[in-house]
Amino acid sequence: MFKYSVGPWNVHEGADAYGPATRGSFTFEEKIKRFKEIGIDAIQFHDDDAVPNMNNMTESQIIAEAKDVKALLDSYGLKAEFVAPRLWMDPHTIDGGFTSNSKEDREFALWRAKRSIDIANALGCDKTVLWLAREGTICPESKSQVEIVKQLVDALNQMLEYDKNIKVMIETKPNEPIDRNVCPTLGHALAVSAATVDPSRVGTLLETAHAVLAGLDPAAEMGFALAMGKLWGVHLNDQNGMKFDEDKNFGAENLRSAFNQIKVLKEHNFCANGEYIGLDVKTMRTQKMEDSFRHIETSLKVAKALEEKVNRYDYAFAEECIKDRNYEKLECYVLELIMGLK
Ligand code: XLS
Ligand code: MG
Repeated sequence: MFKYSVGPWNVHEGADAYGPATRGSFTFEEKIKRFKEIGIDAIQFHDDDAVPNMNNMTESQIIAEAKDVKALLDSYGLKAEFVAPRLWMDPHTIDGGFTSNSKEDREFALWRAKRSIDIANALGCDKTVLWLAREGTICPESKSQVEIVKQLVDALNQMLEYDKNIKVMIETKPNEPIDRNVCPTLGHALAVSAATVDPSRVGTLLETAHAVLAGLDPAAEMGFALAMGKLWGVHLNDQNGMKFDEDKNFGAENLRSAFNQIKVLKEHNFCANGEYIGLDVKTMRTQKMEDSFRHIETSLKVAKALEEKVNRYDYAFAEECIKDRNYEKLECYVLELIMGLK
């Protein structure tokens, strides 16, 4: 049985790199109340989603405020899935966090990473996510391609030493906002995991759009991590080609790809060990405020509809086609199933 999660950033005011906000804001509580009504089970967090002014707070103040958020989640019957350090907005992360050329900035990034772990503990979850937004280079000669990988492994080691229970999910993306990411694909993340002091606590979160941006197939990427026992999170969405990260509705561009993502997750009992099917979808800039949760409902509807298609998938028929090496026949069946003709 799949359980679903979203993050508060999935509902936003519509500003983008080329234009201002087009609608008003919802409070955090208004968002999670609607998420619960829509059928969401858990909330994804950045550290400062839970504790907005954390930079100006002591570690104990941060934990105390996070505990208030836990009480709020409890009142709505919601769980926390993960807490991710936001290492791309603060002035200390202009040149990256863990891989910044500034020692002070690298220390800031580690401070935020450790506070994210404190907040995760206070929210009752044992996972953090590293989306390495600005880790890498915009000018190749500005950093050593070898040193930044070692800095990433060192940061992970410090996080693993700081808390003996935390599990880290590396959410890879090949670019944007950074030009050349230090850890661009899920395969790189698995290599980084193996290089840490405790690989059993470093896994991956695969985002549909991020795989597409790397020219890779999302379902195949999920399968690769599942084969290694290292797929601990997903962000389902969609992407129209290799351009800026669009965080489109799940299935909006490629329903067959979406079908195969749900199929591989279902066939390998994803969610059976406490994982969540995460959505990472953004409201269209054109959407009016009073209707700015529709994309969450749409993406959830598509995921559940595709789950129903997988439940109806005729594995015996597929086996016959495979035995006969008649993949045209199999492909026709899959397309008919997806189109509702079967
Ligand atoms: C980017 C990431 C980021 C999350 C994790 O796609 O999902 O938005 O919030 O930091
Ligand atoms: Mg994401």
